[in-house]
Amino acid sequence: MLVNLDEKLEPILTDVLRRNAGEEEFHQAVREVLESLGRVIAKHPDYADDALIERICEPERQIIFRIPWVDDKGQVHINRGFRVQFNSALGPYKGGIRFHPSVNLGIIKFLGFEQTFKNALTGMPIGGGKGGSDFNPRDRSDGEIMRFCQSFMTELYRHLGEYTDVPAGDIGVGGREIGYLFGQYKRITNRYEAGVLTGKGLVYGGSRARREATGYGAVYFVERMLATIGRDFSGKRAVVSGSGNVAIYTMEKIRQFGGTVIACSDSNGYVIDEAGIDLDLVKEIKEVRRGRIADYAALKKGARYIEKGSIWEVPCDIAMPSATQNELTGKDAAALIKNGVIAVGEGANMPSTPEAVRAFQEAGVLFAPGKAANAGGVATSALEMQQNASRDSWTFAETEERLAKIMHGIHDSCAATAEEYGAPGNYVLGANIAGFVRVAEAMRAMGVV
Ligand code: NDP
Ligand code: 2IT
Repeated sequence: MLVNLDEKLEPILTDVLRRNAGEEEFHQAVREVLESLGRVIAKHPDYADDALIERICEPERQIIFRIPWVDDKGQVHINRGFRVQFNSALGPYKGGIRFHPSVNLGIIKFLGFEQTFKNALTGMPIGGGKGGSDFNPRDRSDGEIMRFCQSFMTELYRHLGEYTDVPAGDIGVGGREIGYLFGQYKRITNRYEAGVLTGKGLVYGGSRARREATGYGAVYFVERMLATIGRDFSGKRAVVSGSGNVAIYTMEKIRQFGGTVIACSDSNGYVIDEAGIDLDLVKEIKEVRRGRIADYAALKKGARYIEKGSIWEVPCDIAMPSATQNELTGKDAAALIKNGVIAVGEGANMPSTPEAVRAFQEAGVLFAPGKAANAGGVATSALEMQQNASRDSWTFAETEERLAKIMHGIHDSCAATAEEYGAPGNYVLGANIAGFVRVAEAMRAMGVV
């Protein structure tokens, strides 16, 4: 469907669809950005010169590799590894690594494409990239995870470097995996190159507040967005999907801001706790035991576990999808709107389908797209790189203060850009245009490369 597309942009999208057949998530991400760019081309036609937009839609480099590893029973497995180095106009490629059975090239490309604009929005010197594997870490032992990470890095190390490409975590990759990846990189290269990975442990070069940064940052963004209509989190009911890194620290910050989170989930189902989700219990189940969210209802009096159905049916004022792409459909959006939702902030990458986004916008619901709202994670990764480069280590308070300032800055620049381009309150348009302009300016300055 080629709706809302400028006539100069339509052939670009057609070409992207043709050359990247079957990569649905990538198509979806590109289409959304191109839909926003019509207004830019109308104002500044020169941005369409020299195939600039075509170049932005084509990754600079795509690496696909074999990952052989041995399980605890001695059986050999093969997984597929990816690293898509999307755009280095603003700095070294930067973006997470995802371990999940659903990973394929199209998913990594959509994530790398979005990352390029997200990283531009932070205003920091980082380009865009993403990587991962179709490896399923569920129920794997520590030893299996370690050997898998070592095998992954044994191939990937040659493409990385603090000035080249700097991975971090994403779904299925947290502090434990970053430790194993860093250990193997150090061993192979014989270099203690702290700035080659972010999300590291505090004792070996990590940054305080990186673990909390994506969730905290998303809530800072939504708080700022609510303020534009004279509202805040205080006394509000919130629903947060997922129960991983982003979801946990989203819930923590909502509580600090006076809101009550009444539901969260994992890929099997969701829990409702009208008394407010007990975060210590979620952390114990998810971070320590690596268990399932169903365990929450078994351990907490008054909580209910629901295996079938959608978490978005739970009535709330604020919804923060923080699990995965396309987890919130048009039908879910209709349910949220019917129940009076006032704001939606995406902690995950592209969690709302295009139909859902359109429904929120038409209903006048404040909507914060992931590439703006969840940029606090990668921004704090850039702060980690900064600390590594200066061999420094900041306090939690100082790092969080910088994060809050960055998120407010991203919010304000998306809002101002939306206004400048005649669509006040449209954060999707604001984020896409503000991110694009920064990348495009840098690319233009560097000529055809
Ligand atoms: P985690 O692996 O820590 O947690 C992921 C959570 O989402 C788990 O609860 C998981 O449930 C759930 N989930 C994953 N896949 C699905 C699925 N197909 N259907 C339903 N639920 C699912 O990952 P993160 O919290 O780090 O990442 C969550 C989202 O945030 C992703 O979209 C990621 O790209 C994005 N993001 C992450 C950043 C970071 O710094 N970590 C930064 C910016 C964005 P289960 O355990 O059952 O699989
Ligand atoms: O999607 C994302 O922004 C991340 N997974 C974090 C990337 C990073 O480099 O910190």
